[in-house]
Amino acid sequence: MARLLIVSNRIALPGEQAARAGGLAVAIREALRKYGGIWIGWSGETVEEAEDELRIQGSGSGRISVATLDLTKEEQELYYAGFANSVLWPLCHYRVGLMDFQRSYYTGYMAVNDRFAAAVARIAQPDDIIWVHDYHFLPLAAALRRRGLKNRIGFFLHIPFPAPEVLRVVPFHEKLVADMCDYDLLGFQTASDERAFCDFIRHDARGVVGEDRSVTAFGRVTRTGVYPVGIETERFALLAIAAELGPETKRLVQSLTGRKMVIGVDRLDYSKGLPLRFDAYSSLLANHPQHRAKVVMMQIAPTSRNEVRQYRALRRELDQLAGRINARYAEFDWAPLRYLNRGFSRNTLAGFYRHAHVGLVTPLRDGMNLVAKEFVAAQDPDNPGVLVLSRFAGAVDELCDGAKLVNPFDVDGVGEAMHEALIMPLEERKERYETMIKVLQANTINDWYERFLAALRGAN
Ligand code: ADQ
Repeated sequence: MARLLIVSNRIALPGEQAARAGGLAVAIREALRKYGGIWIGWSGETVEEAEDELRIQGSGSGRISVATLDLTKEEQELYYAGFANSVLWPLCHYRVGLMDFQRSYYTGYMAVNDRFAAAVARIAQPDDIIWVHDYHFLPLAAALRRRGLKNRIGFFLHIPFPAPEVLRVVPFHEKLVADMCDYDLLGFQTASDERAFCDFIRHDARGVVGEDRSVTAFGRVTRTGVYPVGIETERFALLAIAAELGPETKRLVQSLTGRKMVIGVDRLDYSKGLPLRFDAYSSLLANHPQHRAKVVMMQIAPTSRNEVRQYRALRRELDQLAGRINARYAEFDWAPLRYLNRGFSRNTLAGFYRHAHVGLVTPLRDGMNLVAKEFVAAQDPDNPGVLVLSRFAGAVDELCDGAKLVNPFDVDGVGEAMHEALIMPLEERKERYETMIKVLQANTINDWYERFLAALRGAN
C-alpha cells in the first residue's frame, strides 16, 4: 500500500507522551501506524543556519518516522509569527483589525513553503499520498507541483475559511487561493467554510464549482469536502472515569467544598473570547446573586504564541479582568474565579471536565473546538454537566441539538445561559447529553482521517 506523508507545522516527536500530545496528534500517529509513513514538520527549533535536509527519526515501531526541518530565527519571525499567526490566523478568525500585514511576512512564508517542498520532494516516492495540514502550508502543493510531483496531495484546514469580503482584505489572497487549487482535495471543518471557499471561486476567481464538488479555477481542477474533526470519544470517556479517582480530581473536589464548578479550557488566544467570557461570568454573579459563594469558575488557559504582540496584550488584559472579578466578589472563604495560566495533561483535564457542572466554550470564531467535544465525552451519563457553546464554533453544526447555544458577544446572554445551565433539571441534562454523545460516537477522530484519506485516494 502507498505510504502516507503527513505535513504539519508542529509534530509530536517520538518521545512525546500521548497524554501531552493531544487527540489530533494521537490520530495522526494512528493513521501513520496503519498505513506506514512519515510525519514531516518544523522541529520547533530555531538555528543560525538551517540545513535543507530533513532530519529523519524512526519511532521504534518501524512503520512511522518523523522528519523535521529547523527554521532560522528570521524564518520563524516571518513565516510563523508573521504571515501564519499575525496575518492568516486573525484573518481566518474574522479579526481583520488585529491583522498585521507586512510584505516581508508573505515573502518569508512563501520561502519556507518552498524550502519544505524541496525537502519533501527529495524523499517522496511516486505513489506516496501526501496530506498537508493547516494554514501554515496553503501554497505547499503548488511548490511541490513546480518540482514536478504528480502525487495525490490533500489539504485540511483546521481553522475557518473566511467569507470573500474578509479574505479580500489580505494582499495576495488570489495567489493563495490559486495555490490551494493545486491540491487534489481541500477539506474543511464545516459546510460554511466550504461554502465561503466556493463563493470566492465562483465570484472572484470566475471558476466553476460542480455538483460533484469539483472546482475548476486558475487553470486547475480540485475538489472540496467537509470533514469535521472528531475525538476519540470512547477512549476519552474511559480516561475521564479513570481520572475521577486520580489525585488531581480528588484534590479539586475537596477544594470546591460542595460548590458547583464552571470550567473553561482554551489556549490563551483572542479567538477564544476569554475577556467576554470573564465579563459573562461577572454578569452571572451580578444578576443572579444566589450563585455567589455557590459556584466557582475555573479557566485554564496556557500561554500560546507569546512572540506575537496581540497575545501578550491579551494576557495582560485577562490578568486585570480576573483580578477585578475576584476583588469585587470574593469572600474570605470563596474566590469566584480560578484562572490558571498553564496546561494540564489530557487525563487531568478529563477528570476536571467530568466533575464540572457547566462547560463554557465561547469562542468568537473557531474552526471546530475539540474542548467542546471532549467535555461532552467526559460526562457521567447519569449526572451530566451542560455544555454552553458559542454559535461561532465549528462544533455547533454537530452539537446544536444538545448544547445551550450562545452568542459570545452578548455578555448578559451568556451569563443567563450559565444560570440556566446551573439550575437545569437532571432529565433535561441527560436528554441533551444523550443527543450529543450519539453524534460524537458516530464521528470519531478515526472516522475523520479514514473519510479524508478515502476521498483523497478517490480524487482524480
Ligand atoms: P486549537 O485552537 O488549539 O486547535 P481546540 O480544538 O480547542 O483548539 O484544542 C485542540 C486540543 O488542545 C484539544 O485536544 C484540547 O484538549 C487541547 N487543549 C486546548 N486547550 C488546552 C489547555 N488549556 N490545556 C491543555 N490542553 C488544551 C485548532 C483549531 C480548532 C480545531 C483544532 C483541531 O483552532 O478549531 O478544533 O485545531 O482541528
